[in-house]
Amino acid sequence: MRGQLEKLQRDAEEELRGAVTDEAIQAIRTKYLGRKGVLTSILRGLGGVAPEERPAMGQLANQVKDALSLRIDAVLAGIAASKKDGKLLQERVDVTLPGRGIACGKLHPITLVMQEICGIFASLGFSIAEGPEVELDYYNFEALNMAKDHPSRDMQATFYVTENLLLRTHTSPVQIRVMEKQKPPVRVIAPGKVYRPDADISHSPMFHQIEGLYVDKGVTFGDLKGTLTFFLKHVFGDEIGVRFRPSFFPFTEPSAEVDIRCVMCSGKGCRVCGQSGWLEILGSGMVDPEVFKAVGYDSEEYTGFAFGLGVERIAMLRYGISDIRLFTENDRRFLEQF
Ligand code: 2NL
Repeated sequence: MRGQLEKLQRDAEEELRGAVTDEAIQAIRTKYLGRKGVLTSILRGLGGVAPEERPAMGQLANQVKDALSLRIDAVLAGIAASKKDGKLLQERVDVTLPGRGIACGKLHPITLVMQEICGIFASLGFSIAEGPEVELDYYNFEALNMAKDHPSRDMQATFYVTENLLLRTHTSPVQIRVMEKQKPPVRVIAPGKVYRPDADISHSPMFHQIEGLYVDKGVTFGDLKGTLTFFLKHVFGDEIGVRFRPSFFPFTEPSAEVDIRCVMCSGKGCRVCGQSGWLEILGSGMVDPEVFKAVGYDSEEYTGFAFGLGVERIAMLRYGISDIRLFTENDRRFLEQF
């Protein structure tokens, strides 16, 4: 029996050396140590062993069984450990690889131009005012001397929400609201989105406007000319030519449109300026007494000037952009250039 037990141990060891999977090893355990295994069948022969040798044989059988069982556990643990090592190796992160670059966003060209313009007027003591984009007819038209039947309303094609509610066509209503709340002196600019139902390469149904207003005792047309000339020289350079041309707006009297020398051809005449050598850049004028009446200002005591400009138009001239739709297409090849 001793020989049989020793052979069992040798055979099992030999088979273990060739086994590489958990299943193969468990099969070896079952084959040698299982209930119907080799060890069980050897021990069935214990009855034929001399009684005085039986305790020693039983002890030997237990030793063989424990040793083999430990061996099997050790081989299983070894396989588990090397599996884990392989997995860790496979999942290893190379911390020396360069990181993915973080794409840094930029400000939109319209935002850049708005910030620049607001900064120039802020340096002159103007504060920034904002108001609703969905506006009452009263603030958008009526208080600006454009009654319901006023012919100049035809010029201002408008998106209506209801009969008395509309998308503002300019930011003037913001300034009306400021004057209603605040007594002169008033120095404000009103930047923001405005809406008109046009669409082509130079008109967008939503665009940005900046209006300005300065009201106090003794404000003159000379202040208007000086302030707007200072502003235009800051945006387009000190050498830019500026001219004031008589015009008409219902909310100003007198009114002037302001032109700059064409930035494309320096005044020689080109497609951009329509051969005139000049570019229309903003509208302005002395606030009409009818507007002061609507907000409760005494036009005998106070005078003021106001102006309005289109931000897209200035951005297009500044950066040489020929189609206004580029501003809202969100093509990164366009946006990344600013
Ligand atoms: C243009 C013309 C202008 C104003 C806007 C204004 C505002 C108040 C009172 C009087 Cl509260 N006037 N704004 C004045 C003259 C012209 O804009 O062509 N904008 C692009």
